[in-house]
Formats: sequence, structure tokens, C-alpha cells
Amino acid sequence: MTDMGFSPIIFVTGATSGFGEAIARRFAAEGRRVIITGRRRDRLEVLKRELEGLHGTVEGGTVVHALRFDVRDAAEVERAFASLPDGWRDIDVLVNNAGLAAGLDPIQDGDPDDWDRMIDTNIKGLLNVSRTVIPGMISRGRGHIINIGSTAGKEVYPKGNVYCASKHAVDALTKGMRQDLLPHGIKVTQIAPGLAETEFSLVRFHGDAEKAKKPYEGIEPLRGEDIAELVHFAASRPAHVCINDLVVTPTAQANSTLTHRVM
Ligand code: NDP
Ligand code: 8X3
Repeated sequence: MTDMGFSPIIFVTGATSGFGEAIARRFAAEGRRVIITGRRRDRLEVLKRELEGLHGTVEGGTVVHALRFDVRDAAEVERAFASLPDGWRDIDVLVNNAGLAAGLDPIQDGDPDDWDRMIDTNIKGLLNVSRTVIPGMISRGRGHIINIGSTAGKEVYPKGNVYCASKHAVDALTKGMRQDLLPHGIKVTQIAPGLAETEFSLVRFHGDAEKAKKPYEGIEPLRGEDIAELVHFAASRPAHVCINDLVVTPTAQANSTLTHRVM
């Protein structure tokens, strides 16, 4: 990205909180053109105003463009993308970050509505956005897709069943995309974080703040900024270098099932 010789456009899904917001901030801090997306319009507007305040304009256009859409709705994704002003659809870096866990239950007690939310968002949502952005990358003969997977996509943990399955799908889709897009000069990277304190846990436990704190008790979890730094690193390698897969955990976490907690 750094050696492209022009101001690249970064498209971040799920930029209204957590990793996505930190990723948008990381790129905006160096004056990149960033497209921030999510469902919460109020948050998008506040973030857009704040990030634009950092740099004003680049090449006569705003630094930040905000798009409100639900990644689960393929038609909405396409409409939102088509609404971008000329010059803003030439995405250089797509960060497929929007995603969630819903529930933490043994498979026999799982709620099918939770299953739908995870599968429709984490798998189909990633596909809906990718199929909208990829044709332009192919026609330009370059681009970089960075999928946010998870350690849950590397190992299954008890009660993680469907969330883990959805992130294993992201792992597989990352590999499949890299193979299929190889002739088109498009890089595909997965970043697979472990425990990170964002709004993730609050969403997983349906807004129960007490339960949401538990996974991070006695450890120093990852922060959004840690992941943003890795996304930026992957995106700023020279044109001939593609980071395939980065697994990152807090120092206090060895894998999906082993953490060292100091209580
Ligand atoms: P947050 O809950 O803080 O952020 C999730 C983001 O995804 C929000 O901006 C949310 O925006 C967006 N989003 C969720 N559903 C949709 C949807 N249907 N359409 C559009 N946007 C949506 O969590 P994180 O930042 O932690 O999560 C980001 C990604 O990282 C997810 O894919 C998650 O699975 C993954 N991950 C998280 C880890 C963690 O421990 N936190 C570890 C490993 C991976 P809005 O609600 O406005 O639509
Ligand atoms: C989020 C990390 O371990 O909570 O993907 O599933 S974990």
C-alpha cells in the first residue's frame, strides 16, 4: 500500500466499534481515504466527523465516507456501494471485519436465531461485501482483502460450536479467495485474534454487562488498537509480499482453551 504512489482507499466493515473503529482510526491518522460502514448511523456520523477533523480533505474529496448497511442484506450492500461518489468505488484494501458471536451454549441448547445471526453475518455477510468489491479489484489488477477471523476459526472450544464453525468458514474462505484471486494480483490475508475486549462480549451475552466482563477477568486482553496495527502492517507490505495468516493472542492466552488468569 505504501508504495502505490497514490492515496489508497480502505473499506472497513463494522467500523462503529471495536476492531473496525480502531482500524479506521489507524488509517485515517495517516491521511488515508477511509470508508466506514456499519448499521448504527449515529456512530458512523460521529466517527466520520471526528476523523475528517484530523486531516480535512485529501485530493479534493473527504477523507472519510460513511455507508450504513447490514452486511446480511446483499441488495442493501450493493445499493450502498453503488451510492459511493465517483472515485470512491476503487477500493484498494477491503477489511472484512463485521461479525459477532451470539450466545455461548451447548449445541443442544443453542438458539436457532443466534445461529442465523452468526452464519448470516460472519459468513454470508463477508461474501456479500466481497462479491461487491472484488470485480473492481479484478478490473484494476490489484487489491487486498483482509478477513478478520479468530482463534475460534483455528480451534473449537466448548459451547463455541456455531461461532467457531462460522470462523472456521472465514479461515477456509480466506484460503479459497487467495487461490481464486491469485491470477488477478489480489492479496488475501487473514488476521485471527484471540480474546479482545471490545463490544464483542456484550453482544455475545445479549447485553448482559456482568457476563460480558468474565472472559477478560484476570488477563490483559487484546485491544482494538493491537489489531489495527496488524491490519496496517499487513496492508503496508511491498507489492510482492502477502501476509497469509496472522494468529495473535494476549500474552496470557496460549490457545482457545488455555488462559493464565491472575485473580
Ligand atoms: P464489536 O462488537 O465491537 O464490533 C462489531 C462490529 O461489527 C460493529 O461495528 C458492528 O456494527 C458490526 N456488525 C455486526 N453485525 C453487523 C451487520 N449485520 N451488518 C453490518 N455490520 C455489523 O466486536 P469486535 O470489534 O470485537 O469484532 C470485530 C470482528 O472481530 C468480528 O468479526 C469478531 O468475530 C472478530 N473477533 C473478535 C474477537 C474479540 O475477542 N473481540 C477476537 C477474534 C475475532 P453495527 O452494530 O453498527 O452494525
Ligand atoms: C473471539 C475470540 O475466544 O471469544 O473470536 O471466540 S473467542
